[in-house]
Amino acid sequence: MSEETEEAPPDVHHYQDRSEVPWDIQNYWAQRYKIFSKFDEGIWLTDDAWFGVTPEPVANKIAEHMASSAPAGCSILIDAFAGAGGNTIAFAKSGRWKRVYGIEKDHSVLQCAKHNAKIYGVQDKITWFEGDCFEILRNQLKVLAPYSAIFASPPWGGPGYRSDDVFNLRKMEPYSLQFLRSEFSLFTENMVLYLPRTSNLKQLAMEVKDDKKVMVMHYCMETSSKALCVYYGGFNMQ
Ligand code: MGP
Repeated sequence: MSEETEEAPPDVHHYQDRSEVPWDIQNYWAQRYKIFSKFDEGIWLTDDAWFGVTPEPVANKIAEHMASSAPAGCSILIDAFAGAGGNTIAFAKSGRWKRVYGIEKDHSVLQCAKHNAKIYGVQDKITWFEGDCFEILRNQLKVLAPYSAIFASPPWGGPGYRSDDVFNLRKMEPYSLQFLRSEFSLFTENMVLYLPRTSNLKQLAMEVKDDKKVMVMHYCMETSSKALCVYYGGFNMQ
């Protein structure tokens, strides 16, 4: 990156050697170039943010699918849980959206997202908000609702999600599937949720009302699923 004068908050790191990396994120650090291909250009992450970043090829594929299947009148994309920016950057790079909004509650993680967007050269295409996405949607972005779609990659309660063969979406912490659906529906029905690959499909089906359909898509890397996305509302996946 050209202007490397920014100072990272104390809980933000750019680990360069395995010996610096806490043991519980070494698995993720080993995949750093899959997570951010420009990692060596100075990507910032907090230790907690590693768990939730969408690997770049997956983020790009989701961005491509959302770009091609969103309803025509949808010109704004809101990334409700932007984290360190993996998905937000991919949406901005896609060129499909008039504006991309990234919301993140954690100040340091938001600093990472802003910094990482600069590395990818898309900072001018993104408006960032710090705070609770449900409040921001209600109070600050309401006027954009008719033109917007939401992408949400919520916390799943940490990497411990892997211990259950079938992930219970009703017990997802801190926001259950029902809570996310009902809160986001107050804003728009056009939403895509990024959820564990082991998500209980029966619970997903029970959320679908009347004769509507939703598309569930697994996103894979090296022959195994990383996660799935559920496409609701006007998304028209062929
Ligand atoms: P993983 O299962 O923790 O890692 O996360 P991985 O590398 O598949 O482990 P393996 O040893 O089983 O192969 C898989 C993907 O899920 C990550 O790349 C993230 O995109 C996503 N992910 C993981 N967690 C714990 C979260 C989370 O809490 N929230 C969100 N939104 N995504 C997560």
